[in-house]
Amino acid sequence: MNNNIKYSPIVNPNIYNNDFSNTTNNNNQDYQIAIDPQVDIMAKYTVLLPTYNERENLPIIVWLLNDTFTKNNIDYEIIIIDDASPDGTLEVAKKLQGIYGENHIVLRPRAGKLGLGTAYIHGIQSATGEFIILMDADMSHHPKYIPEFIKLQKQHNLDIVTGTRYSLGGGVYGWDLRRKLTSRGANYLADLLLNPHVSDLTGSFRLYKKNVLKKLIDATISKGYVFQMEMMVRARQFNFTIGEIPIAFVDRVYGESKLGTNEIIGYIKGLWGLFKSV
Ligand SMILES: Nc1nc2c(ncn2[C@@H]2O[C@H](COP(=O)(O)OP(=O)(O)OP(=O)(O)O)[C@@H](O)[C@H]2O)c(=O)[nH]1
Ligand SMILES: [Mg+2]
Repeated sequence: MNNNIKYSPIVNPNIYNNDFSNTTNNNNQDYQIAIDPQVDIMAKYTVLLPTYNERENLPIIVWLLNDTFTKNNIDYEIIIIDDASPDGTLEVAKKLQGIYGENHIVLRPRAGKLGLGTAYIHGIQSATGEFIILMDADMSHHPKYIPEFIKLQKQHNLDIVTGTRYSLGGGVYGWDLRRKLTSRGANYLADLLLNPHVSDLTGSFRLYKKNVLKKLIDATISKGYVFQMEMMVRARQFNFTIGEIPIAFVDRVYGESKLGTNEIIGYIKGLWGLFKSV
């Protein structure tokens, strides 16, 4: 382990309970929370949404994202990176583009299933927002948390805000014991070997400053499931500031889980490689 790595503290999200005077109050606006209107009011947020066989989930997640951003007066675009899903996800995405507009739904399909890591690299090239949100399209990550991510980021000018299932009251719902143990074990092992001081290392619901994400993607070697964890390890190496927001993670709404033995072995190999190289 390199002794030059400095750890910046995780900002405690419990201190984000500020009262911004200009915030409108409307009981119908479920996901509206106080975002300081004085700060960065023109900021645009790009959601990178990789999809593989998410035909049923995509319209729900896009509806919720549009609802959340609109109610909070936040400018946004959703970049959908579909890898030739055999279930016709791209056709659904095209229809959504017709409904929400080309300024809000951007399609960046690829010809085959090339994996999540490269999907982000591909998507970020078209991003016009100053901030990038990574999330899954399978409804495991609820858009209602995004205003909380944004607020915490603004308050401390953080480089990264990550959702956490494993601290501050976050949780996991709908997974069987095997899946829970796998996820916990993956986090525990990474924390033990690499010590990056992030409570949810394998999660993928995160907000980044665009330049920070670009730098991390350039520095990150692994693909597959170890990718998200390596991003946090690299973030600590670069001394980026990281805040955490507790999230309730639910199992995918539609579709089959793709986590198998190969992914687990790949993760352990990747983790070991990182341990030896960092
Ligand atoms: N473009 C692209 N998207 C992918 C690929 N693999 C997964 N995805 C998407 O990436 C997100 C996360 O993948 P998931 O399959 O949900 O991974 P997971 O959450 O670990 O596992 P399950 O939800 O149990 O299947 C989802 O939106 C997927 O549709 C891929 O190879 N290419
Ligand atoms: Mg999933």
